[in-house]
Amino acid sequence: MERTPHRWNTAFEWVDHRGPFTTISLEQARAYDEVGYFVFEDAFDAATLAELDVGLAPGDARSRAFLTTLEDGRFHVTGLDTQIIAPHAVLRSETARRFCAHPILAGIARDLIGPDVRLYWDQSVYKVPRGAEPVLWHQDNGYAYVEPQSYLTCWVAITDATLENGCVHVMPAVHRQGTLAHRHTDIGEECWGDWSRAIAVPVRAGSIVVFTSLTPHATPINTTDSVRKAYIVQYAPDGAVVRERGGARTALDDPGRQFLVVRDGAPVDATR
Ligand SMILES: O=C(O)CCC(=O)C(=O)O
Repeated sequence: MERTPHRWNTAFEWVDHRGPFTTISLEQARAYDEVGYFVFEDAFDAATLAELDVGLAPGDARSRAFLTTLEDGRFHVTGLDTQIIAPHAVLRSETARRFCAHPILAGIARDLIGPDVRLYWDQSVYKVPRGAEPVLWHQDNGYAYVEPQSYLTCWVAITDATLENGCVHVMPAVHRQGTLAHRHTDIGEECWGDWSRAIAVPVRAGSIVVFTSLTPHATPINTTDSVRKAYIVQYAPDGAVVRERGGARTALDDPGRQFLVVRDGAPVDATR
């Protein structure tokens, strides 16, 4: 597949982050700008992860139950034999809601997005043991076209993410070109990616892989006997919109799941 811009990406320019930074280091900001990702190590302790795991379990069970009603157990990128994806835990779990507004996540969002930031999307992604398919190369902005194009993805490892169980791999420096064209496949959207140039990003449980919605990434199949668990939380500037197929723009401000986590540069208490 060729590397070509998305048809709506006509005049994208990456803007470097100049700080001041409250939570990330200058080196991390530079890596985000130049390479498209960095790792924020050991952000969450075991107790926080255990509580999160409990909070995410009902959504995972619901998604799994839905997939069992389908003939082949698959629904696009999610499948009983690939990865169970459960969106919007924040709608049902106070733990997930609090987690998404955690001071570390809010701080990273403030440093990389700006003074007013909303949660855009949250989903658990549990890669099943001995999975059948990888997650293909894609940019998060290739699934739904958000404007501004660059928002923030925090990929939180609930279990260790290793080369064997399907850790994140990224394509360096491509984010600076904006959104690429993606093709629709049975197992997810796909953009250009080149495994020979990929950077593998194994991380310990509790660490965060921080990247932009424009960083092409993929995860290989889980070849182990254990589930690989991640919670993916994404943040966009207040006022961001998603472009629908016909071109209409819809605000990303659903009060139930797209609440403010940073207002006027300060973290917001997201407790209901
Ligand atoms: O966690 C994974 O295996 C991949 C998830 C992913 O790439 C995504 O949600 O955009």
